[in-house]
Amino acid sequence: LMMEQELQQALINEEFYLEYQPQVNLKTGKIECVEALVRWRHPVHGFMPPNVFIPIAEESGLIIPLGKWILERACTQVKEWEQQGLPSMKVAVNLSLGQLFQQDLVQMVRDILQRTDLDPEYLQLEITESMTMNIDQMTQLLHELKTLGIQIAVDDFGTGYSSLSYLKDFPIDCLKIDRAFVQNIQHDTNDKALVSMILSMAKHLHLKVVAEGIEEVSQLVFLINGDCDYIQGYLFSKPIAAEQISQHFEELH
Ligand code: G
Ligand code: G
Ligand code: MN
Ligand code: NA
Repeated sequence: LMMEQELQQALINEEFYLEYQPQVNLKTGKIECVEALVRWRHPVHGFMPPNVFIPIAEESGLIIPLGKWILERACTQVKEWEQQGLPSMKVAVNLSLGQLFQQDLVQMVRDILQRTDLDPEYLQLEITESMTMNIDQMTQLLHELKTLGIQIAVDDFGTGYSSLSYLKDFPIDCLKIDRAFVQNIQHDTNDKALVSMILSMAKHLHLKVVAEGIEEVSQLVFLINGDCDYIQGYLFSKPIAAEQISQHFEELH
């Protein structure tokens, strides 16, 4: 309950901010997308990790106003980068289960795109397999979101105990292979087999693939050989402040 009140106060006091982790296109070496990740700096207790406060925001319902703030901040930021003359980039924003049940989710996304004047193709929403929702309901919701012109990614792919059949029904653009499959890929033959299978399946389904949590060159080599589209991980960059993203591009000029 304490934390719940603190979270409410944090929204009012603007204690949240976003960091952005680049996704690198393995064919071009360019950053085409960044994932927005929320951060909370408490005025007294300091940095609070999202895997602590996001579950509390979900349980308390605060994820609705927080999720809205995150989405609007991310879209505003991408628009700002565009106006600074940076190469066009997508932003990927994580959705929580509670937001999928939010009655006005589609309207909220539409409003935010309008307010920020962001081209919808530059917004990607991430859902996870473990978001248990009636499959017909989920299919309809995702189709409604797709009519806005945005992209949909499945995050933590392969960890959710869900059947693969949803891949036929959901209008998705991208799979994000969970870090769990990638972290031992150098020496684990089972992980190699699973990642190869996911890459091959995604190609046949015309889905893009992002491999997450790449920390070592040997992992990168395996993914390049497997024709993976994008990587996201500490090897290239940790999640960083918006200004650091701008600086990175200025250094390239
Ligand atoms: O960035 P980090 O690895 O510390 O995040 C830990 C977890 O917190 C992530 O795996 C993700 O599930 C969650 N998380 C981080 N940022 C967001 C966000 O903006 N929205 C939601 N819903 N979850 C987030
Ligand atoms: O659940 P989700 O995939 O949205 O969360 C991504 C989280 O994974 C980010 O919060 C980020 O901090 C973390 N992350 C990103 N790259 C790496 C990595 O290379 N190694 C580790 N250990 N964590 C990573
Ligand atoms: Mn994610
Ligand atoms: Na993930």
